[in-house]
Amino acid sequence: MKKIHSLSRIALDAAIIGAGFMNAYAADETIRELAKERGRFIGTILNSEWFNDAIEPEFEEIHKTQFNVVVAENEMKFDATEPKEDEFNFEKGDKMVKYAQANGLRVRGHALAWHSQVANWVNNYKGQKEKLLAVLKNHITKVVGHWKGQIAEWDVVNEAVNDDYNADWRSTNSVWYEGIGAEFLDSAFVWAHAADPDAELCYNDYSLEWGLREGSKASFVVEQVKRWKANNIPITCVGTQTHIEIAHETTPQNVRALAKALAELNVTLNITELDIGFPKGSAGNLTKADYAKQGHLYRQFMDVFLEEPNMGEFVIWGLTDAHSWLDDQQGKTEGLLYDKQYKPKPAYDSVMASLKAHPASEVKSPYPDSILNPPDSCKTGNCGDSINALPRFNNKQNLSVHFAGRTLYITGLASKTAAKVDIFDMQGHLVFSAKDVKDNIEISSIPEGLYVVQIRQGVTRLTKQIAIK
Ligand code: 9MR
Repeated sequence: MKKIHSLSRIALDAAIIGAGFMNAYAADETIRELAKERGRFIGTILNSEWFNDAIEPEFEEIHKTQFNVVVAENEMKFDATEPKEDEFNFEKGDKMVKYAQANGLRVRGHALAWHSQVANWVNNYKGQKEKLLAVLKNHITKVVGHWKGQIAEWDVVNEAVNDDYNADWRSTNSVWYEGIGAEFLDSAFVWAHAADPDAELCYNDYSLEWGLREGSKASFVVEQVKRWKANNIPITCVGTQTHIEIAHETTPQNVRALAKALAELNVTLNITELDIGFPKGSAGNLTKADYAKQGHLYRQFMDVFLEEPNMGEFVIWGLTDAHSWLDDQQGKTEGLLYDKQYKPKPAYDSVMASLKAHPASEVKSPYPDSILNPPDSCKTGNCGDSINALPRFNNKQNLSVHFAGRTLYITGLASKTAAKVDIFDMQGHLVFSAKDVKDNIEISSIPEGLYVVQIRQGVTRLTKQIAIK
């Protein structure tokens, strides 16, 4: 690995010098290598330009040398993967997964249930709850199933909280919420888990970096995570997008507080879309001090990231200022680690400095060795399930449950001992509970609808979504 890395480094130096830039990093050290030694992932997106073969040659060389986790900017979203009903297009996503496997990169899947970038045809079913549930289930099952064992982590639900000062679910302009209600979130996690039981499953949102306080988005999300965990909804991580500006000085410490709150719940916090932009009008007038300030903020985020043991991924929403949504869509600019000529900025030095200031021996990793050091077969695209082997959910394969009429049948229970059956509605309220169940039980007291059934027998448990008709 070290040798391959050195060769890439030389190639990279040559590319940069060839393009006429000075490279401050002749040393054989990359932020990827330092993050890896610390059991962490540092990453960025593959821009849509990369998927369309319309990006500068140095992009890929820097990308695979400096980062070890990757996300598709747009190509795994609903409109890209299911442009027509039940007709899936995995071509671009496959291209990325292949690239990631060839270069030892972890893959984040982004995003399954989101109100934005939904294919137009879904709007034909506006307000039709059962149909929308079926559409979302089919989408999640087929997309997650297609990349089972190859995508380490999914943003299962993206941006489902509104922008009010008194945070609540986003109730307008969301085909999912308006048609289904908040239970679409719970269902999405259950379906994603069923399609790939080893994948990490995240709730991802912006403005979480504004801190924990009454009515804030971050506090609302923590409350939901508590509810999900209590009800065995299989969430393992939260993503804080963290699109910020240079003036947002308190945000790193807010992210630290959020990480600590989630650690209590045994949930990982990932920084998923970091950029630290300047106002667009300042382009061309930025001083050394401005870039140093940006670097300082990047460093503070990296410090927090390395110091909080339940943080795993540090992902920046873009590699070079030459390709960034900030300029096109945000009235901001120059928020990334590399400038428009692919020259590393002071922000890059700061990230590197933070990594060096946190020796590997002192940084804890939230990941088991099977994830940090996947077997060689992964490099040829044959990871199987081992790359993601997460011990957190241990649904017993041979335990299963089904309904016939109003009778719930359980198969695969160890003989002699009885099981406990709990049934929750999609908001997590316990609606039925019975102890000492042998292999079937009559459930007549619950109205029709979708529920989550949990069967427990000693340490064996099964959590499954069911429809009672
Ligand atoms: O970077 C993405 C840009 O190319 C798209 O036009 C935009 C459309 O919604 O989505 C951008 O990515 C977003 C991400 O998927 C979710 N969080 C906000 C990101 C920036 O808008």
